[in-house]
Amino acid sequence: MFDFLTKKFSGIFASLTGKSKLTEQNLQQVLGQIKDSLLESDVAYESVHTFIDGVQREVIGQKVVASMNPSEQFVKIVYDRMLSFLGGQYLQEGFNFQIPSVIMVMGLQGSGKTTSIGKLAYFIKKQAEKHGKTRKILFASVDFYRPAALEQLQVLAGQVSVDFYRSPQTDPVLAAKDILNYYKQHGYEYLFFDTAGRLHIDESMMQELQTIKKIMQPKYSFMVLDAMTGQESLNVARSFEKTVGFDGAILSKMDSEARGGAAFSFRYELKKPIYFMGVGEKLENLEIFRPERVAKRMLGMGDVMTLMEQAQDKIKQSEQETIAKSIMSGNITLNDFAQQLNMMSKLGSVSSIMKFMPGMASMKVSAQDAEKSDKELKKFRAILSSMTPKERLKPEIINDSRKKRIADGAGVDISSVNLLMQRFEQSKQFVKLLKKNRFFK
Ligand SMILES: Nc1nc2c(ncn2[C@@H]2O[C@H](COP(=O)(O)OP(=O)(O)OP(=O)(O)O)[C@@H](O)[C@H]2O)c(=O)[nH]1
Ligand SMILES: [Mg+2]
Repeated sequence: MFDFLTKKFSGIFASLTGKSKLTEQNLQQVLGQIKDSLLESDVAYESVHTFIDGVQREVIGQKVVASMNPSEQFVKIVYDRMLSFLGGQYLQEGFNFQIPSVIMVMGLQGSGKTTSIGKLAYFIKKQAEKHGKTRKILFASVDFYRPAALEQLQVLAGQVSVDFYRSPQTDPVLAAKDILNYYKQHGYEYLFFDTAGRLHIDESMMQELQTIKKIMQPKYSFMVLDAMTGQESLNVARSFEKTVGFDGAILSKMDSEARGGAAFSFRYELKKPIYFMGVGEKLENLEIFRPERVAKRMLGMGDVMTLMEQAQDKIKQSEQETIAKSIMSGNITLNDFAQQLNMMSKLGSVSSIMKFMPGMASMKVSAQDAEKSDKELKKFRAILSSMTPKERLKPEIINDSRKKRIADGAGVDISSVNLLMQRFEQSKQFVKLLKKNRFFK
């Protein structure tokens, strides 16, 4: 999603490593590069200037901290600035929707309103399930403009297993009143309220939204912005804010080729938070927008936290603890390696994992490479399962005759077994590296 920026930043910072001093000259050069990459990724000109000025002022005003070399310090300054730009430290660990609440979405046509409703409800249901709870959720819409809009929401309600209500009213304002009554009378905990989009900002839509919002009194009103719209989305957000008003944004389609510029400027320009981002068409493709993670991702510092969060949902706690323990001890066996591989296959493809790894963003991983790695993974798992428990605990006992037996058992060549042993060694090195990485505890 921020691939473009991340690649650029990784390159810029890589050019700084090893330099013991930041001179006025290379500082100007690096600031120039940062400015160019921000502009290229569609960040508004004004925001870029404010950002660069801030970094520059801070660099000049800073005394060198003894424990950090100047380039590390520079990266830190850029990171801190970016963090405050994106909205500062995220305090809440989760996002809890109060009960009861009406949640309303608004935005231009096709921005992702209806899809976001499905994702948010799915998010709430999953969160509740973790605590052994269920939620009574209702979907309803006043989108009478686009044919099949109601059916779309109804299908979505079926997928998430929540209720759907179709008002007999066809005037949006009357329907809104009717929906609100229905929601209250039936004791729902959440009402997700979908509205109609238009191709462009138009006066009658704004007025209608204003009236409807007054009726619904939503506890949460989200402006859904399509990340692919780029800078124009800021203008759209401004006009919605002026007339209708909203609490914060959901940025949709962050998985697209969009260059992330809108995310960068939104908070600064609108002084409102981005709460969520959509990262795909599926129900589970919604992430809480956490400025610190986004900043790290943009700077190519990886996003181990997001990866861990995804992992938590997919991997048993005990499995994780074992791996964490062996990582901490720096002493991993082939058992751990096997678990790591299992974990990876649960998480997704190699290329999707790479994006989250610190420093990996600047490495070019082609689709072919990733596919090759995925095939390799499958082979490795077969090989590991053909080993005895003792071999996995003490890999050093694996001699040539054992290798032959293992290879036969897994239906592969000995060369694949050798490759696995090589990868295992590399993985041990990588674990050491992770431990040393000062950005992550
Ligand atoms: N890749 C990707 N596609 C998305 C995302 N969110 C929405 N979409 C797609 O964008 C298209 C439009 O989404 P909708 O949810 O129907 O948009 P809408 O704002 O309700 O549109 P209208 O009701 O016509 O105004 C659909 O094809 C969605 O699958 C996202 O985060 N990533
Ligand atoms: Mg819709």
